[in-house]
Amino acid sequence: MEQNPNRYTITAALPYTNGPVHIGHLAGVYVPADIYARFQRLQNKDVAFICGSDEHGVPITIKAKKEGITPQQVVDKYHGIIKKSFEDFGISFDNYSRTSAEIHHKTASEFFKKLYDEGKFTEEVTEQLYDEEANQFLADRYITGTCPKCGNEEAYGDQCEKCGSSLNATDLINPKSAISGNVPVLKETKHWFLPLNEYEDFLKQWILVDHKKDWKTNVYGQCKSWIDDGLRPRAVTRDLDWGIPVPVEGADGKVLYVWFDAPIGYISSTKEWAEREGKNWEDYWKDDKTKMLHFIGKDNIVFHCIIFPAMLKAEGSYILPENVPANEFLNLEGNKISTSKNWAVWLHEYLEDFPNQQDVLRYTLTANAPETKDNDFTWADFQARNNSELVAIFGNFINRVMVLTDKYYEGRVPEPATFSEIDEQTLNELKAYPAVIASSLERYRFREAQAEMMNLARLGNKYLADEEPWKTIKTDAERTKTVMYVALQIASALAVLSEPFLPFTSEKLKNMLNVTLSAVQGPVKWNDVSTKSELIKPGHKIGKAELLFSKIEDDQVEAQLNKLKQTKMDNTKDKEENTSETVALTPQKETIQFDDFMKLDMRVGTIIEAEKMPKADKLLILKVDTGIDVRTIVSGIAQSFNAEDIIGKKVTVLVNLAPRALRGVESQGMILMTEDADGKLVFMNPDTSGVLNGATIS
Ligand code: B3M
Ligand code: ZN
Repeated sequence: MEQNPNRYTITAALPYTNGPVHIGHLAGVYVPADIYARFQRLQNKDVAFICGSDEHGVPITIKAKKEGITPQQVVDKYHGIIKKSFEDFGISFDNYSRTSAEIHHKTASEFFKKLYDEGKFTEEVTEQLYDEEANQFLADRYITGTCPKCGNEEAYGDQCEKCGSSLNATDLINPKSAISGNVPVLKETKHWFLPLNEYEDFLKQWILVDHKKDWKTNVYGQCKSWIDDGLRPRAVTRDLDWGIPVPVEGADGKVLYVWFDAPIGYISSTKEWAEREGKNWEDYWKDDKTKMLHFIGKDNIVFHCIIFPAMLKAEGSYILPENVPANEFLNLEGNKISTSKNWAVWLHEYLEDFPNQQDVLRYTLTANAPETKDNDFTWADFQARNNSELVAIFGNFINRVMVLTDKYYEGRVPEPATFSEIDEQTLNELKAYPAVIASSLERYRFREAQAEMMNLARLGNKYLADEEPWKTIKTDAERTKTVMYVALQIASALAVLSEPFLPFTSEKLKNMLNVTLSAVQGPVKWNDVSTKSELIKPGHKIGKAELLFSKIEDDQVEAQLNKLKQTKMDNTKDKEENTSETVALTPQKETIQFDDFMKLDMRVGTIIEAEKMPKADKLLILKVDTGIDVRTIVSGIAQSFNAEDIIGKKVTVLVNLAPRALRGVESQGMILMTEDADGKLVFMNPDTSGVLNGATIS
């Protein structure tokens, strides 16, 4: 049952402080969360909009190593930049904290300790991946390898970003240390696990039954597939030297898993805020009349829908989120946004090029929000949204209202005469907007909600175009007053209803209309637009006109596209330089004739069995399905691959090579290989999805 709560705890994912924030972050998480928080405040709800920097975890230590500075220096630097970007873009957090704060260390330690004391964890000594050169256990992002679920070769030790699976480092195929590139070894270590399997019944009921209808299908679908897969105990501690020390005896050198401490960051940030504001933080986390929402990106779904709720359930005194409206990803000009490839629009850079134009970006990102599928940001679309929507519709309407009121009535709202049918109809339509927009917002359909808000601007624009006060002013003074009165009501409604989407514009518009003051006896709220008989009274003096939006010119768009082009060129150059540095080139071999080449019969095949050749270091005995037959091939690749990891691999096979016996086993062909930049063997299996075994290579 949908409650109608008066108290909201709205959280937005805590960004990792290993880099600045870009448009993908804004579109996926922070703008929708901000729209929602502002909307609820306008409805007089008691809102705690909570965020902060996620300063632990491997992404931070990797960045520190790369830059040759300490993790603390990394987080100090980016915490400042990120916090400022959010402020600059009007993300109206009630509190923006950081997980290095003392209050957080204390809160997270106590949370762990309570579960520990109550026996909610299992303690296990297991074999974990270890880098012998770096003398370090490899957890989470310190390890990369092939995802066992989807085959993505760049999956991390805690997660595959391609298919969204949450992983344990030991699940990865061909694991590789992100520190040294070495193949890790297994080493025993003790850790504490949250037995997610024990929460399966609870999660099934809570997600698959209770929230089947109201959670977004992308979120529900991901959760269902994890639950269907079977939940396993998950380690909540790590062998690392950066993080919150595990607060129990015998845990030296161990810290809390970042995904254990980070969501608790929402709680500590709420505490910090409540202390400052003289509120009771528990109202926001423990009162079941409070509605809690987590705004996140799709790669965070498992942590917010499965692991954190299981933690809260284990603790026992907390409420659970009512909804987790996760978004998909935003691409940029057709390519995945990438921090390492610098393929992004950084918020601080945007503001250098488009000063004071935050709302244009907010508007475009919401209009294209990746709500149900990944979506693309293009500069051409950005320009079009600004020029033909914000400038031509919203800006144009407001400008006409301001200029005409000033010119005809010296800036005073005129007294209306009798309303025509059109006027009545327009005013009625106007009163319907708060409910229409609210209904979209309550279903987390931000694009739809914003489009409705623009329809109100369209209504105003059309009304003026149809009623033509600039003509009637010469013939019918009374009619003109009525039309301008109605237009001013629409402008005032826009000032209120645009606030969640375009906070800077709304603020400016309120100043222009001078409505923050006494015209409506105190600040206008969302529902006043429907319930008040008038939003702005006759005789009220409006302020000065300002420009709300200005045209974005072709050369500005061009400049942004050139910047991206340059990034692309830099990336290719880097790649080429890297390759020429590391590949020891072998001279070209003697020329052969076409017929010689045609003698080679090469096919696509799949490795279906693999085992080590007894007493041989280098050899694996493979069974390969070549499409023509299943045959045995002995291959000298045992030092690069584990037998069990390559089963199922697509490979290229030279099938008509004369058979030969290796250690007594007849090898009937050869698997084609190359070496990567580090000298590690790689199968010649360019993207062969969709290619069947037996297909010839020519
Ligand atoms: N820092 C992951 C991310 O930025 C992570 C979110 C934490 S929310 C508790 O994608
Ligand atoms: Zn995957």
